[in-house]
Amino acid sequence: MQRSVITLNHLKVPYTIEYIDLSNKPDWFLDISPLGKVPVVQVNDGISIFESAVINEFVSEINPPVLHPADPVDKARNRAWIEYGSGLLGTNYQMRNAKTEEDFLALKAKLVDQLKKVEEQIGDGPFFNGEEFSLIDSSYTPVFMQIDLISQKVDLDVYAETPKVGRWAEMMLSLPEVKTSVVEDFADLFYTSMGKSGGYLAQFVN
Ligand SMILES: N[C@@H](CCC(=O)N[C@@H](CS)C(=O)NCC(=O)O)C(=O)O
Repeated sequence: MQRSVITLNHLKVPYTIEYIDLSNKPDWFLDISPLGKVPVVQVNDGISIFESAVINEFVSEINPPVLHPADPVDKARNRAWIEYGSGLLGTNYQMRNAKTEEDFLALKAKLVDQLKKVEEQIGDGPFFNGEEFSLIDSSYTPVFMQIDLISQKVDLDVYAETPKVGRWAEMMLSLPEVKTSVVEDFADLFYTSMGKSGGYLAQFVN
């Protein structure tokens, strides 16, 4: 969801947003979201577009220039690493909810390994592709924000071996389109959810 909001903010596209309680999905939402998942964007009186990467490409395509490298090889490479980024979000989610310290450390090690693969792909920055913001930048930022929030409570230090990713994350989190991509009390909500998880990290927020 946040990936798409960052993209919309960056493009300065006007939009309205409805946040959904995923534990109690309203009927109107189930009517428009084919898989019952967020994000979903409704366009042209009833056509629903889902999958954040697809929404981002669509929004970018109708607000050119498209936020992807123009070269087909670079574009394909970006798309592949965007897909890879979804895996990082998944690992981070599992790490956040890990029940034991052992599981937490194993998932943190997995996250670090995944970040190392990304490190090999980045150039001199500041963005993934250099000087220009691209869709891959909005794609990785939610995981950067979550890592940042966890790091404020726990000594996570996941970027020790991936300085380029660390710099990329810090720069992305400083952008206005990123700062305004979440609700004002996002940090509180995030920590409440961590606390309720009953996992290893809950002790650091309760
Ligand atoms: N790959 C999808 C993932 C969508 C997804 O799993 N959304 C979650 C929230 S992050 C959701 O709506 N879960 C509710 C459910 O599965 O019932 C995307 O990037 O849009």
